[in-house]
Amino acid sequence: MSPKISVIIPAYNEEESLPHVLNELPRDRLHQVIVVDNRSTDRTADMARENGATVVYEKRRGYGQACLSGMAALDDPDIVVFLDGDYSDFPEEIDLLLEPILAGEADFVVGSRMILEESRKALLPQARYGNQLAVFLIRLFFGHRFTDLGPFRAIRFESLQAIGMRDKDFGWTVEMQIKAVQKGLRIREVAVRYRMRIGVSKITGTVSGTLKAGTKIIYTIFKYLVT
Ligand SMILES: Nc1nc2c(ncn2[C@@H]2O[C@H](COP(=O)(O)OP(=O)(O)OP(=O)(O)O)[C@@H](O)[C@H]2O)c(=O)[nH]1
Ligand SMILES: [Mg+2]
Repeated sequence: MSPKISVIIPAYNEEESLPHVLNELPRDRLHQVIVVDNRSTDRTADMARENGATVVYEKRRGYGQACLSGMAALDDPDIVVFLDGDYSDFPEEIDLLLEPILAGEADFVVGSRMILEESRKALLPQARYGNQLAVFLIRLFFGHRFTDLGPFRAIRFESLQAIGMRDKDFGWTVEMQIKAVQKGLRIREVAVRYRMRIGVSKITGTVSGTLKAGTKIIYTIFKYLVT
């Protein structure tokens, strides 16, 4: 039997980009594609439904909350893939993330945007430097060398359950990486492509989003250092 792969896409006002994301995923091989909508004011939910995704509605805002609500809708998959809805990632590269898990060599695979020059350049400078600081601190405190906190990532469902994710907003990606190290998961990074988003930024494209996300990421690293 082929492994069941479920995809979770948090999306807030991504009506323009979401159809591209959904149509470039290899849908015939996916068990579930879940879009988590936080009361978008545009046609995000319609776009998700019209393009064949399962829509989960979540009232509480937050990237992590959206991921948690998406997880609550999982139907016993073998592998879970997280992907943004803004078409910055290249959905067809999902196989790069899945391969090490399917080969039995990894439990958790992070798509890094810091390896290919073209991807690195597509990151906003604040995201690039913020991520570099975060991965430096993770290496210093937890002893694992990541190069990025990329949103496009795959994890065995059993491992995802074992790490017990809790963060409800911007600490989500860093929490998963730190807990993966602490739990001794077999971690891999693969180089993924990245491009400027379609539509309006919700996080690092705004000053307040960058400040909030940066502060929360650094806070999360210190929080897991002392717990
Ligand atoms: N459901 C939900 N999705 C969210 C929320 N905040 C952000 N997102 C989605 O999470 C993904 C990442 O947000 P982005 O706005 O792309 O943030 P970013 O990638 O840091 O910044 P950009 O450089 O603008 O792409 C996108 O698919 C957003 O629509 C939220 O509160 N709820
Ligand atoms: Mg984005």
